[in-house]
Formats: sequence, structure tokens, C-alpha cells
Amino acid sequence: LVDLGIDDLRAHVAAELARSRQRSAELTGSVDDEDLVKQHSPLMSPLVWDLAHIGSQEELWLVRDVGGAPAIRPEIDDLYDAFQHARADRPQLPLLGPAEAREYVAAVRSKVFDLVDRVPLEGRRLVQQAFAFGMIVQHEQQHDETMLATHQLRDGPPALAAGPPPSDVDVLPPEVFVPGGPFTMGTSAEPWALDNERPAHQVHVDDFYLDSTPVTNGAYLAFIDAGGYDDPRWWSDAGWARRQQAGLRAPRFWWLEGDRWLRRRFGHVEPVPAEEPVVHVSFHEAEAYAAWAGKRLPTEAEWEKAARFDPASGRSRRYPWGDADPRPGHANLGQRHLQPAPAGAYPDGAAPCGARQLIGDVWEWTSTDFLPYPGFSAFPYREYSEVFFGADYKVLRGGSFGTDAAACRGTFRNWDYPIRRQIFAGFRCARTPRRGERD
Ligand code: AVJ
Ligand code: FE
Repeated sequence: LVDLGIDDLRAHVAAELARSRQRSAELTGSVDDEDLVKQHSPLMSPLVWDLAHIGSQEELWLVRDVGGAPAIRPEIDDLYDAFQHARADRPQLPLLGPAEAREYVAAVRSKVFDLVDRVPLEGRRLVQQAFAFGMIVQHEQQHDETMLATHQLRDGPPALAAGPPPSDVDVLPPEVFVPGGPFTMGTSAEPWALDNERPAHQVHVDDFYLDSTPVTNGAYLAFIDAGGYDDPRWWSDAGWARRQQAGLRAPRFWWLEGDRWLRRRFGHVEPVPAEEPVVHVSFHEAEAYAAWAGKRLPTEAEWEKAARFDPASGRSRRYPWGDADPRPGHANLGQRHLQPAPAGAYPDGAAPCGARQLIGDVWEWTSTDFLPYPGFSAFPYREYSEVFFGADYKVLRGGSFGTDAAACRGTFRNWDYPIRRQIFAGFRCARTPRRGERD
């Protein structure tokens, strides 16, 4: 992106905006109007709220802030301000209806396409202006993943269709070794990196082992069968309290029929596939599994070092496979498939340490609280990251099959409450070498 000339940059931004809108249109066009305005879960907004919120943020940051134009519909700003109304309360608001919302986002978009053609993108402004467009592309894609999670929560017959992910897998050693030492974490160079990924800084990480792939359903079933949900030894106090209060006994969307585990996936009922990475588990469940397995969750720094550090050059890559933007053979991203690929897929996406599927398939819980990097500065607004920093949220890394490439990188940081299960989150384990193990 940094190497693009101005005209190519404009074309790139326009293409990315169009690609995002195509996805939003599919996610909101595949169900009827009644479904769009309905709340499918108190955890989620009605889909029609996400749609108009996408337009509202785009109007605020591009039409008004970059373009200096007056508001198109100032009276609706408050309705689509995520900080003004909790998700559970949004259905009661006087929201734009489906037809009005579509009209509104189209009106905003046509102004933005004008802006893409004529806004000055030279010199110092290039970085800032181009960033605003990149931020809005990522914002739409993030809400597209949120809308995909709403689809997964919705009852009724399937509304979305996609082909299966690649099924070719390699047999891998269960763990890879990552030697201790410093590496560069975060980025100062990536043009569309969000504030919380910045700046690049040196971090020392001790020797550790990391699972080659995310933990599979089959492995997770062994934890269930061993009574893992009934043994407080494996759970933190907060995790056990949650397990008791919510009556947890398996990942969300699973149930036992006779002696077979079934799951609901975007309206399809199917047996739980053993080789697929487990998804829809909370941080607490991930942590309990890891303790039962004699391991632990990786720290965020360990995860990023495994995903980016190239010992041959001593530098951190943009992605596990190198600096090239993701192609379909690298990773399961972009809602091309509506499930993770089996563990051991994507040989072309392997990291230098040998780990697979660090990008795509499932978000991976880490043991780290969502905190700013040294030298952090909020940009362009405190509400993107800064107001969430602290011990309430855990960091997730790597993106899922529902994440778009525009909103996924080796440095990208996601965060959520440790009890959340509706997101497309799984995990892999890490461990510290035993004494003498490496001698
Ligand atoms: C980074 C996924 C936690 O969805 O709450 C969307 C992204 N921020 N609109 C979220 C976001 C503002 C954010 N996450
Ligand atoms: Fe948002």
C-alpha cells in the first residue's frame, strides 16, 4: 500500500470500499425485513442497526471529517453512537427501517466515492487521509463479522451459502519450539494499522512451545469426556463461577443427542467434526482446557512472536508467511467458507516456527489483558481502543473465517470479555519448557 502511486491508492481504496459493501449487502440482503429489525440475541444489535451504523461512522469520519461537508442526517447521529445505547436496548430505538437504512448508506457512499477521487492525498496528508479510508473499510468489515455472528445466533433455515474450506491436511508435530530472545512487536509502518497496534517496540520472550495448530473439536471432546466441566481444579475462580452460573458443559451451539455431539452452524445441524478447530468457547473454557492438558494459553507477545518473527532475518513479518497480502491459499479469511478448515491445512500459511493457521480459521484467546503498548497514542479517537484498556478484556489474535483480510494482520489486536462465546473464537496452547528438556 505504501508503495502505491496516488492513482493506484485511490483505486485501491475505492475497490476495498466496494468489496466491503458487497459483503454488507449479502449479510443484510439474505434475510427478510422482519429478520433485519429483530433482535436475535441480547448480545447483538438488530442487523439493520449495524447497517446504518456503518453508514453513520462513514459519514462522520469521511464525509464530514475528511470532506468537510455538513451532516446528511444530523438527527440520527445519537441512534448509531455505540456508546449511547447498549446492544440490548437498540431494538427499542426509533431506528431507520430497512429501506431507509439502505438509502442512507448508499447516499453516504456516493459522497465518499466523490471524495476518493478528489481529496488531496499528497505528502503528510496522504498518510492521515488514506488512514481514514482504511479505518472505515476495516470498520465496515468488523461489523460484517459481527453481523455474521448475528447470523449464527439466528434461528431458522440457512440464509448464507459458501463452499467448504480446503480439506487437505498435513500430519504435524503437536508442538513447535520458539527460542527465547527479543523481537519487534507491533508496528509503526503498516499504513492501516489501528492505534492499539502501534508503535513497534522490542519485547523479550523466553523459550516456549506452542501448539502447531488450534485445539480441535476432537481434542476438546476429550476434555469434556474426562469430566473437565465438572472439575474446579482446571478453572480459575472467575471461570468456575461463570461455568456454574451459566451451566456451561460444552461449546456454544453444541448439544448431545444420544451419544453423539451435534452442532448448529448457520442453520445447518451436523455432527461435530473432530478435526476442525473448536470455536465458540470463552476465554475461561480455553484456560480450563489448557490447564487440563498440562499447558497454558500463550501470552499475546508469545503469539505474535510465533506468528511474525523470522529468525533468519531477525525481523518481524507482516504475516506468518511473509510480507505479501493474504491470498486464498494462505489462510481461511473473508467469509469465503463459513467454518474453520481442519487442523493442519494451509501449508502456504505456515510461520517460520512451523505453526499453522495463526491467521484465519478462529480467533485465538491469549492470556493477556488488553493494554496499550509503550508509547501508545489514541488515534483518531479515544473510543476506538483507549476506553477499553484494562483487565476487563482479554486479547484475541489472528482473525477467523469471518474476518476480512483488510481487518487482519500479524499485528492486529481484537479484545472481548472472557465470558463471551458468540464470537468465532478458539485457542491453541503454549507451555514453558520443563527443566532440562532442551539440553
Ligand atoms: C475490535 C471487534 C472489539 O466490534 O466492538 C466496531 C470493533 N469498534 N466499531 C467491536 C469496532 C467500533 C470492535 N472490536
Ligand atoms: Fe462500530
